[in-house]
Amino acid sequence: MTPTMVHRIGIAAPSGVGKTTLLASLLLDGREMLNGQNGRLTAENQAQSADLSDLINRIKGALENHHLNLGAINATIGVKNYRLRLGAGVSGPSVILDIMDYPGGIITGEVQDQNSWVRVQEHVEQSTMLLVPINAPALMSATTIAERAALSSHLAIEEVSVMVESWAKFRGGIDSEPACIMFCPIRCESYFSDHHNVVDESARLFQAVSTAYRDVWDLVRSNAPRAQIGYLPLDTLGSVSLQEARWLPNSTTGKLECQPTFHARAPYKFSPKGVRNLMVLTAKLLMEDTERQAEAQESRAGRLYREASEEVDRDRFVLWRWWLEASGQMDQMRGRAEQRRSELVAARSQLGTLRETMEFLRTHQMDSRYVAWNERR
Ligand SMILES: Nc1nc2c(ncn2[C@@H]2O[C@H](COP(=O)(O)OP(=O)(O)O)[C@@H](O)[C@H]2O)c(=O)[nH]1
Ligand SMILES: [Mg+2]
Repeated sequence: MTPTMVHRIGIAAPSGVGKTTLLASLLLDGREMLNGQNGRLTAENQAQSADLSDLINRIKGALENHHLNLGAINATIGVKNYRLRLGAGVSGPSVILDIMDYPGGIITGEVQDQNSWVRVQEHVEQSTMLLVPINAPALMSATTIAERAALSSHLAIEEVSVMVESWAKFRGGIDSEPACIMFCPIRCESYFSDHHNVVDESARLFQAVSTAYRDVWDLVRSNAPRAQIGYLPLDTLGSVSLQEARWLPNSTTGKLECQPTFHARAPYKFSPKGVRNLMVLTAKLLMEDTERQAEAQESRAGRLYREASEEVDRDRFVLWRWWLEASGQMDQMRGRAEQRRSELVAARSQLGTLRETMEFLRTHQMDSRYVAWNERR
């Protein structure tokens, strides 16, 4: 069997924005999308599967019981590589989506851990897709001069810029791989009319993001000009409304920060919105890259098979051929050719079945929340 392909997805955001919840919603929504299809999205190993199930249970429980002390989600401790397997069929070929989650304090300095910091940086550089989750309630609610002055620090814009810059420089230097960055405002339940809100504040949200993240956007354009840039506002929870977004001093640092409160509302279900687009975008990106890798594997397997068969069929003196047969070496050559042939068949089937699953995801409609953002606005 050909090796499984790995695609890395990086996340650049400080603590409390919603990285971990985003991961849970990606798994939940991705699985739902593949319902009834010949494809599966699962955690790669038992511990991670249990971890993510626990997270999903807690979120569901909190929403169903209208108990939104959202401390239901524990702050992330330590760096974790979540490996989600996107596969065809039950045991068919698959692609691993390797997403790194980490305590946001690693990038803002509250958590002092050099090794973890290096791991996070390396993962980000190697990611084909970089997600930049943005704290939408903070951005939308900063009105007083003091709040606006505290906003950049609260959003950790400088820290995020540093990560985006190193991603863009790295991606810009590799022409053969696709690159995509998504600016994702999170906790957007109260800004879109698709949630039965009376006021549609989506345009104001886009304007606020494009003003606050203009320099970050510029970094991508100048360092990775071919990268796809997108804007994708997300509700990773759904079924909640913003009650109030108050700016209060943090009890330990004293810095002003936005502390929003939400209340649960019907249908009281964990129902992410917009997250599906991430699966579609991932599939589009993977399709390009996977095809390239799988074709390379297939052509390598084909070449090895040809070489092995030529070795068997090559013209030889009769006596030499007789000796090869008698000593068993000819059988070994035939064995090698047979082995190469089965590798070729496996490589072809890998390409075929993966194409099916990816094609289904790729052709899914993006919803109206997604904005292609390669041009300045
Ligand atoms: N209203 C709302 N709250 C969210 C959303 N995503 C995350 N949260 C809440 O934001 C808080 C921080 O989320 P978490 O995923 O732990 O953030 P992380 O520190 O970046 O991993 C939690 O209380 C979540 O329940 C969302 O889409 N909407
Ligand atoms: Mg977390």
